[in-house]
Amino acid sequence: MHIYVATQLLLVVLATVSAVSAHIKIAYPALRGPNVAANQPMFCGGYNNTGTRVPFPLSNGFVLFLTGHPTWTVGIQISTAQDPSSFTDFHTSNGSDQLAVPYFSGQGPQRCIPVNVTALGLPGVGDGSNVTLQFVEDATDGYLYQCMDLTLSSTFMIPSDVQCTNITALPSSTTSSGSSPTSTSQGSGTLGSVQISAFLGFSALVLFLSNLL
Ligand SMILES: [Cu+2]
Repeated sequence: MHIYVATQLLLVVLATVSAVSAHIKIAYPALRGPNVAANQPMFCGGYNNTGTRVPFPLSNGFVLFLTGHPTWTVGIQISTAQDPSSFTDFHTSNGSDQLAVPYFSGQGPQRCIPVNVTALGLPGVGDGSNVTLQFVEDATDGYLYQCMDLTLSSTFMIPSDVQCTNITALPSSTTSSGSSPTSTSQGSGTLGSVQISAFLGFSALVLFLSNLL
């Protein structure tokens, strides 16, 4: 009986761990504060006030994200408020999300998303401006958020050891909520070699990135 209970408990713990680790991780640029997986469903991942701003390219930036969700829909909001502390600070004057990257769907454990702030044409935003990005994932387990407090620079170069691979081609228009990502068929009970190698690749990538950060 004790063994049975312990096994059940272990299964619950394992399920909880895998559910948490299946969230998102922003590998670049730096986050507003340390990533707390349990707080990702909250505004800015649980951080209501601006953190230390980091330099970010005015035109040729990117956000590198990792996720354990096989398929996902993501987008990146942008705020020009000096201390963005609520979702409203990431809205346009008409109340919709102010987007640096329109929502789009994809799949896979890693994606590098180009961010060109200049191309957005935001009034008064240029070299030296402070902006905050709020990364949003519409995940199977709810909306998840992470924030990056930035100072734009026309001369800053992203360090070459931050690898921007698996670059997404940005959609020309916002993805409608009606189009769901195509789901790959899942075998029942067995892991295909593709899934295993994807998992191993993801683990190696996480190890690689955690050494970088
Ligand atoms: Cu998750």
